[in-house]
Amino acid sequence: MTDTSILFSPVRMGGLALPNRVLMAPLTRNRSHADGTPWEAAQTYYAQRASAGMILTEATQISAMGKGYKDTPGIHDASHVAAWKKITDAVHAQGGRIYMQLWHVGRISHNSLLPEGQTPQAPSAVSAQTKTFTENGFEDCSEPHAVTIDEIDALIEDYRVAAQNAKEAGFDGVEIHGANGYLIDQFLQDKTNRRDDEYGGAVENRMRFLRRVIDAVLGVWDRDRVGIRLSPLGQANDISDSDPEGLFTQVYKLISGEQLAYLHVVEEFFGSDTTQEQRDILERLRGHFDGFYISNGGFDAASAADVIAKGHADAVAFGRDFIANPDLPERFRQGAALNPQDQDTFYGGDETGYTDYPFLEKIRAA
Ligand code: 8OZ
Repeated sequence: MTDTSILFSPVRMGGLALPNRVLMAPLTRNRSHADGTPWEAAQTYYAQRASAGMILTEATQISAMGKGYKDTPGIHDASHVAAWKKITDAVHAQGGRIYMQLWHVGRISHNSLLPEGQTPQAPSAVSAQTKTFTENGFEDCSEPHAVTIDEIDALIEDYRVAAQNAKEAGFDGVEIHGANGYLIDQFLQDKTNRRDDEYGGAVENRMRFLRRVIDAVLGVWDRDRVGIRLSPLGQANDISDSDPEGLFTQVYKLISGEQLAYLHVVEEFFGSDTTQEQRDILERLRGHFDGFYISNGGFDAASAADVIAKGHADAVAFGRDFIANPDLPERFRQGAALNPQDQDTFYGGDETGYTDYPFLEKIRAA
């Protein structure tokens, strides 16, 4: 068996001491109440996974206009804060650490999910050639409108308030969701950003929205409690750029200069293997970032230990394995078998496939 002990060497990540390098990735589960309040079973679900080096919450919308799928949670209302506080308390009671992922979907949405049936917000009025999940099942994304400067200012304020709400809800920090073709990514990449004002055109301009989001969040949190997630190679949600390496070189340098708690990168996407050419790009980009780096996508214990040992990453975030194995770090430590995953219960449903995956016998007995 490969030596995976490096996964269990404690490490400092920004303002937090992590007991291990096996992190829980953000995982959309579509089980919140319709108003965005997380449901009660989320307390058990997250507390069961408290042995993660750190938990990242599922993506959580900063505003009602930031919602893009049925039954995702929010952090823009007092009822959301109160429900999340019970979740952070439950995780902390089990000795865990938990960051909230702050999300705005931008154009990846549908009018039926938005207040008064409004059209989705985006940098430019370019429809996403993809589907989202609404009350009526999978539907084409609605045509978005290009946000005005006043709307941009209001969005930045929404990020600040959401960051403040996350603090009041007892989180250990926040992760800015800049990945997977959602709003921040839509500003960065030129397929979706066609603006000709100070938020579009040159890379410096396309990074302006992200820079303002970071500034707003740093008005609430110390920089060692703020991370960011990016997906420089991602084409999910109909995103792309004419020069991804050039663009993300600048973005990595920006993040590096901000001295945030970490940079979290989606390096591989479910269902498609990362090519050698893409690995080379990820490695070159990595050279532009000086700080705590989290890899994500398609890892097992051995390959995670390997990327950490060779200095590419400081920690690895696991998604689907953490859905199916609440005690994933202990299973990796023992080299134990993993529970089979039930994909039919990943998105939406009840406690089945949520809080009922078994722990290792030994842990359950303890
Ligand atoms: C799966 C389904 C819906 C949303 C992401 C927040 O890709 C998501 C997401 C994933 O970042």
